Amino acid sequence: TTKSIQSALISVFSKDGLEPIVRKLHSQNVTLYSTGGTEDFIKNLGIPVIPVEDVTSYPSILGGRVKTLHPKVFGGILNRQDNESDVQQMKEFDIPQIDLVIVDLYPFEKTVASGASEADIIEKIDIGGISLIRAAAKNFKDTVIVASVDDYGLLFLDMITNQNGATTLEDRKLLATKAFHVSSHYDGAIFNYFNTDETIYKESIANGQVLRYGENPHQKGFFFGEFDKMFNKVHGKELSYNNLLDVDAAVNLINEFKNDGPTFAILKHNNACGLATRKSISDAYLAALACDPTSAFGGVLIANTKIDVATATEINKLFCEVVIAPAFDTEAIAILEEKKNRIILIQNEVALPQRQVRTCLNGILVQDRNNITDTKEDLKTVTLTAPTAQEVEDLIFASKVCKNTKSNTIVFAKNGTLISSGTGQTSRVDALMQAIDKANAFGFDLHGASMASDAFFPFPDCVELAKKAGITAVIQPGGSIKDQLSIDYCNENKLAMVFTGTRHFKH
Ligand code: 93A
Repeated sequence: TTKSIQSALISVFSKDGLEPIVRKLHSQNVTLYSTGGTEDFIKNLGIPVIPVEDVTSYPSILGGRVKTLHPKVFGGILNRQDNESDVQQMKEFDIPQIDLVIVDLYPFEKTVASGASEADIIEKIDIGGISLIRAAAKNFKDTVIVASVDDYGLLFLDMITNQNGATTLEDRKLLATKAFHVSSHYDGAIFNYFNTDETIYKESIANGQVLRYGENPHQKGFFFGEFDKMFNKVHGKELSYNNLLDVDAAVNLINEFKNDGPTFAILKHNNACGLATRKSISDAYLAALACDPTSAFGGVLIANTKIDVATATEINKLFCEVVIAPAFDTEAIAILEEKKNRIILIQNEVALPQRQVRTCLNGILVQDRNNITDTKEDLKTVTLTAPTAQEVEDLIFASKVCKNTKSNTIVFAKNGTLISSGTGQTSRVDALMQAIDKANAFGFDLHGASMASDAFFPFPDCVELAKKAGITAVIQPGGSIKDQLSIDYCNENKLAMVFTGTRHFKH
């Protein structure tokens, strides 16, 4: 699979960087074929070169639009050397073998950027060059493709210098990959130029699921995805843009509690405002509702286990937008269906995409999903006081909520119940104060409760305020240069604190 180069076709718009390569190829007795301007450039170096017209027996025609587009050129690039009939036809039609193709395409993007006329821009749509690139890349088993000046030094010079013109299959496939990157980018730029009024975008939007509207009634909204793969919709009105965001948040949150006992969550504006784990799902629901009955109004509800009649009867007393569970008792569905608009979804076991995408400025941001869920094994006690067994449970519980709540966030939990949280605040202290205020407003006793923070404490003020509110155990990633100040305060005041080493920002 290692091949030496005996012939090369060079057709480059920019001649920059070409000289050393041409000299090297010549010194290795490589036969050179070339197009007009490139041919002149090589000749001027005093190096012999065969005009491509001599191969095709055709002149460059139509003002240069057709130069290399010919069976003798493409046959030389695309033939399979281990294919008997290919070899036979090469002889029959007197096609010269081309082992290496070097192309630098017409500068389409630069021409667009220069404000040139449409006619000039159209002339800079490279047809022959892009075909040479695609042909050579397709036949990477036998042909080497260098489709960018960027690869001259890095890859190609290296290869001919170190390996005496011999390339490995691996090298050739890598170059082919780079070549298809060049060609796809090039065609993308042409598409963008033509698609000025985003005609095609509008067409593809029309293929998405048209929502009543976007985040607000004056915004159009669409969903691209396979909702029906994730859920069986049993009942209710059409899901809105905001419903979908809440359902997404709900699914992410409840997935953290897959392996726990019966757990029920209530979400509003993508954050949990109620969550509890109990022996039965109806108890879990009542405990989740008690967390913040005000926020629960109009919320999205999700259970990690089947919703029974007792639970449905309780849920039915609440105005809520969506109820999600892996299963429902038939009678439970009948009860929940009493409200015409209430959306009832059966959640299927479907993995969510491992990449997350959102728009940013004039592009997109892509990231891996946050797949780390803190477990007992991840906890490192950093204080003299260690958390009790119940506190360890609550710390993990609180940390899972934290991970699924907008940053900055502070979460309080006790006995498998979310007590309160501060959500989406601009400072950690604000998040903490909000959590304390909410707990007080709903009459919760924070004594013996656990606290989770999505990121480290930059100062000891958070643990001070937490201690005064009654918190006895704290979970946080750690990693602040002032960690020791928080640890010292906890030690002086007999608080237990554990580090996880994992930050859980959610923006
Ligand atoms: O107009 S083209 O699309 N027709 C062709 O057959 C063709 N073959 C190579 N342009 C074509 N090329 C391009 O010419 C190459 O991609 C390169 O950018 C340029 C090199 O031309 P010259 O060697 O005459 O400077």
